[in-house]
Amino acid sequence: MTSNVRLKQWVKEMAELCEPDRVHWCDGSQAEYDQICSILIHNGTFRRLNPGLRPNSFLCESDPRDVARVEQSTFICSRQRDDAGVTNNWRDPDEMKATLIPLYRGCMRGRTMYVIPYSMGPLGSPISQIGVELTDSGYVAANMRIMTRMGKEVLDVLGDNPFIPCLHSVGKPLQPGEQDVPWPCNPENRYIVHFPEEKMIWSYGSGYGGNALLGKKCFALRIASVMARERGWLAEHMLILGLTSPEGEKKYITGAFPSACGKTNLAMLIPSMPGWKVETVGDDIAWMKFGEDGRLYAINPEFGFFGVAPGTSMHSNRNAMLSMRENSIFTNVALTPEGDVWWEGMTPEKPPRLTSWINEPWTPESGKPAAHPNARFTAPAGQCPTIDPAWEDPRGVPISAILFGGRRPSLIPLIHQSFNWQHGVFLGSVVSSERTAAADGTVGTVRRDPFAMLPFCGYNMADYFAHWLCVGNRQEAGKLPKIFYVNWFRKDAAGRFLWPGYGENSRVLKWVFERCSGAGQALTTPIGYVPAPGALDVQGLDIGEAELEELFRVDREGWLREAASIREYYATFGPRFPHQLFTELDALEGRLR
Ligand code: GTP
Ligand code: SPV
Ligand code: MN
Repeated sequence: MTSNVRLKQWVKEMAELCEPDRVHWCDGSQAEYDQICSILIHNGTFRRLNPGLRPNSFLCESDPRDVARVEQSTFICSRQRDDAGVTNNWRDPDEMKATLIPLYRGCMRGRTMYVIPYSMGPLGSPISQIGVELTDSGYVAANMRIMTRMGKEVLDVLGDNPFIPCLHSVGKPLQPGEQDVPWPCNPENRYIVHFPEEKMIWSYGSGYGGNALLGKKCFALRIASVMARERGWLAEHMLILGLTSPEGEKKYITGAFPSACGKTNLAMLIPSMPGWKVETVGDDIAWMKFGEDGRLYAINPEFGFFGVAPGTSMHSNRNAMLSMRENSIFTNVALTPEGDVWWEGMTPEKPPRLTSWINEPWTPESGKPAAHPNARFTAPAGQCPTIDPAWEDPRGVPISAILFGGRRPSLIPLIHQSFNWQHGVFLGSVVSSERTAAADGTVGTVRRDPFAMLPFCGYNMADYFAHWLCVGNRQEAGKLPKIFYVNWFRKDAAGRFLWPGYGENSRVLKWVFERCSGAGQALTTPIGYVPAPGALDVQGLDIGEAELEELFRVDREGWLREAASIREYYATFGPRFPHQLFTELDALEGRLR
C-alpha cells in the first residue's frame, strides 16, 4: 500500500464517512482492470463488445438523466465570493461541506470504495501532479485507468508528499439485499465541488465524464488553473499538435476551442496537403510553463482520450477511429447486431437495425438518434497512430502558436492573427460559441466562453485574464507564441458551412506555420492580420472565389455591434477586470470607425 500517513488517514476518514462495504486500493494492473470490468458486466453496467470486432472493449449506457457535465451544479468554494468571480457558481466552503457531509454519510453502503492514485502527466516528471480519487463507481475506476497513469507506481512516486484529495460518489447507497441498477446516480442531488484554497475536490450524484473522472476537468483544469496562477504557469482547455512541413521543419501548436468544437479532430488531423504532417500530443488539456530559454512548453497531463463519438468516422477522424479499435470503453453509443458500436455520422449509411443508447430497438425510421449526441469513447492515447514521439517528454514541447476558436455561424473569419500578445489575450477573452451537447443546456445558443475556459476556470475569470497578460509581459515578445483566432463554422445564407473543415484545416495550419517562420503574407485589417490574397493555400480545393471572400470578409457594422456586445460583457466582471483589455477594445473600435 503506502507509507503516506496523510493518505492513509484521509482514506480511513472518508471510509468511515461513506461506509463502503469494502475498500480496494487500485494497483493499476491489467488483471485488476479485467476484474473490475467483469464485475461491471455482472452488474449489467458493461457489455463486452464482440472480441473479433472490438477486442477488450465495452459498451456502457448511462442513466438518461446523467449524460453530460452539469454546469449549474458545479461550484467553486473559495473563502471569498470574489475569488470565484461572476462566471462561477460560488458557495461558502463551510456551508457546502455542511450540505455535502450528510449526503456522503453512508452513501457507499453496499458498494466498494476504490482508491485510485493517479498522476496527471508522465510519472515522476517535475511538471506532473498526483491526485487520489476515492470512488464507489467501477465505471470511473475503469475509465481512470485509461485516462490517467494510475496505480501502485503512483504511490511509489508520491512517497510521503502531498496529493490532491478527490472524493466521488454516485450517491446511491444500496440497502441490504437491494438490487443495483446498471448506472447508479442521483440526479436530484448533484454537486461537483472544488475547494481551491484546500486544493480538494468533492463530487456527488453523477457518474458521467467530467463530473466523475476527477483528474480531468476538476483537477487538471479547475484546481490546476489555481495552482498555475499561484506559480506562474498555465492550465488550459487546449489540444496540442506537432506540425511538420514538407521541408521537415516542426512546430507545435495549441488550440483552445469550447467543448465539442473540434479539438480532438484538429489534434488528429490528416492534412489534405501533400508533404505536411500532423502529430498528436493531446486533445483536451495542456499544462504550459515557460522554459529557461524563455519559450512556452506544453505537456498533455492525460493518458487517454475521452472523445465525442457522434460525427467521428474514418472520413472525418481516421486516427480517432484507429485509437479506439481495442481496449476502449464506449458510453451512450448504439449497439449493432454483430456486437459492435455505431453512432450518427460513423458511416455514410445508417445500419438497418440497432439497439439504441436507451436500450430500445432502433431503425433509421425511429426518428430519434441511436447514440446520445454527447456519447463518448475512452481510448488509450498510446493507441493513436499519430501520437507524437515527444508526447510523454517530461519537458513538454515548445509552443509556436496558440489558436482560439468556437462555433460562430457568422462574422468571425476563417482565421485572423492578433497584432501582439495583449491583443491575443483580448481575442481569447472574447471567444464565443454555440453551445453543444457536452454540457446540460440549450444546444445552439451563442454564449461567451473566454479561452474555452468558462466552465473550467477555478477562480475569478477577471484575475485569469490578468494572469494571461502578466505571463506574456514577463517574457521576450519574440519568444512568445503567436496568437490566432479560427472559425471553421461560418455558414452561408442557406445555413451550409462555408469551409469544408477537418483535413482541409491543414491549409489554415500551414499559414499559421508560415506566419511563425516569418514567411506568411498577411493583410492588416481592423480586427487583426488575415492571409493576404493568395497566401492561404487553396490549391486543389473546390471552393469558389465568392465563398473565399465571404470567409475573410470583415463586416465593419457587424464588428461594431460585436464590440458593443463585448463592452457589455466586460462590464459584468467588475473592478478586478484588467484595464488593458478595455484599451484593446477601444483600439478595435477606433480601427473600425
Ligand atoms: P471536448 O472533448 O468536448 O472538449 O470536444 P472537442 O473540442 O475535442 O470536440 P471534437 O473534436 O470531438 O468535435 C466535436 C464535433 O465537432 C464533432 O461533431 C465534429 O464532427 C465537429 N467538427 C470538428 N472539426 C470540424 C470542422 O473542421 N468542421 C466542422 N464543420 N465540424 C467539425
Ligand atoms: C468537455 O466537455 O469539454 C469534455 C468532456 O472534454 S468532459 O470530460 O465530460 O468534460
Ligand atoms: Mn473538453
